[in-house]
Amino acid sequence: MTDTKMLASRFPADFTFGVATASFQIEGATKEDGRKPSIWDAFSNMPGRVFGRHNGDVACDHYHRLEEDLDLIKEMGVSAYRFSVAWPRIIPEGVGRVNEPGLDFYDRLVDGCKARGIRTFATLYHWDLPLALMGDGGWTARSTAYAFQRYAKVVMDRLGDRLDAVATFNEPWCSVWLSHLYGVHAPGERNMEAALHAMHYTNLAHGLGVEAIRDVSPKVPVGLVLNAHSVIPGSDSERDTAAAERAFDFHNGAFFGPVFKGEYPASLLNALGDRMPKVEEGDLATISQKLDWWGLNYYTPMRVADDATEGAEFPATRPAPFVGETVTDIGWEVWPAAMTSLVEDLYRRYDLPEMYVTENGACYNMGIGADGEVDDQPRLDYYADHLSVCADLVASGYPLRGYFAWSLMDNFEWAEGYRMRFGLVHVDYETQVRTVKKSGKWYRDLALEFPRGNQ
Ligand code: IFM
Repeated sequence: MTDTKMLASRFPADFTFGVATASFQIEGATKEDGRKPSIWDAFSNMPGRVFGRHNGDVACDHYHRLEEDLDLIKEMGVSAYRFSVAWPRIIPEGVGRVNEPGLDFYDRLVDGCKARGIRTFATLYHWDLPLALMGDGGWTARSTAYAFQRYAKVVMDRLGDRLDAVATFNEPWCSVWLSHLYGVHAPGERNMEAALHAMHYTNLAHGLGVEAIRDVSPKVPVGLVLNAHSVIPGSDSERDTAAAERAFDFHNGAFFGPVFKGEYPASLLNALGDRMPKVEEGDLATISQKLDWWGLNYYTPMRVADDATEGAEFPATRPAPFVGETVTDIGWEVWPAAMTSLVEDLYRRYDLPEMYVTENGACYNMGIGADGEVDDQPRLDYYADHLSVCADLVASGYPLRGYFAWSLMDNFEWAEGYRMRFGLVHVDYETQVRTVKKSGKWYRDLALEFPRGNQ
């Protein structure tokens, strides 16, 4: 359904429409105003890690173009902006000295949003760990969880009076498994023990962060953003069905379990428990404090089959073929129905609070045409189809309160560098000119319908 008025009529009048970004992906200015390197600065400068050896030095130059980018967000018609705070700007060495100019930047950002009537959804950790913390082991060290707690306190002390919502982490799956087991993201580790340590200490940091946030800013709704995987067995066979259940426990249960149930999945403990760090008394209680909301980042399903190889490591699965005919430019299958079944499944398994879709969007790399326009119809279709799923979820009674498009603008797509584009707004990285794409204009028309009844 691409008719924006019809689509809008299927959402509650006060539904939130927003756009999302993350600090390292857009800010640039990595050496300015006291910021020190993050693990992504180091990783992107190592040969062979990031496509084209692209890095975040300039990115979208957002740090220097803050006011014009906030105007752009306003022009997009949305009522909320989801951004992340860069830990290495605030506490450049991870522990120790607080860097006031770093806090000033986010002060200006938050005030700029408020002045434009845009609500602020901050994420404290979207992967830019201060590099200095690697000296202690980064996320494989328990001390990093306490360093995060202090950082959370410092940020809330300064911004908490003006934030509309805060999330501790963005997609722990990526900063744990993708970064410490699969070696694709910084710090590029490929080791199950390291990954299991990162898993528990990230979960602990989340819980400690919740404590700090509530201490300082009890009124700010606290949440956690998870890229939950919609795990689908490649066939109806018993083996593939069991494989999918193991994959669920590994990819989702490792985070949803401790946070929403106060326990790690039994299958994960049985298979890998002896390689985990010590779960100290009180850890699970800290991790499982009730949240005000949670965020779902959804893009594509995860189809799995049983990996019968002798000695295959838990969860012992391999990828199963795509079923959907459409694949985005980054190679991800388009399958909106998996978003429905995922939300249903998660609310069945866990006692979840209200939710936002904190990221959803598609990678298509078309550029500016001769007419000066970016015709990205496939992205527009992707948004329309997934928003239709969201409207159905609301109609079925799921407490879905808002939706954030990923992303406001093209940006540094991690290991893919700048070659993969997710923006509603095209960025010319030579000139930094921003051009609203066809999908961006469509999204603006939709967002401008809200809040409905007020116009
Ligand atoms: O760009 C990322 C974002 O940082 C986290 N979620 C997925 C997006 C697309 O890969």
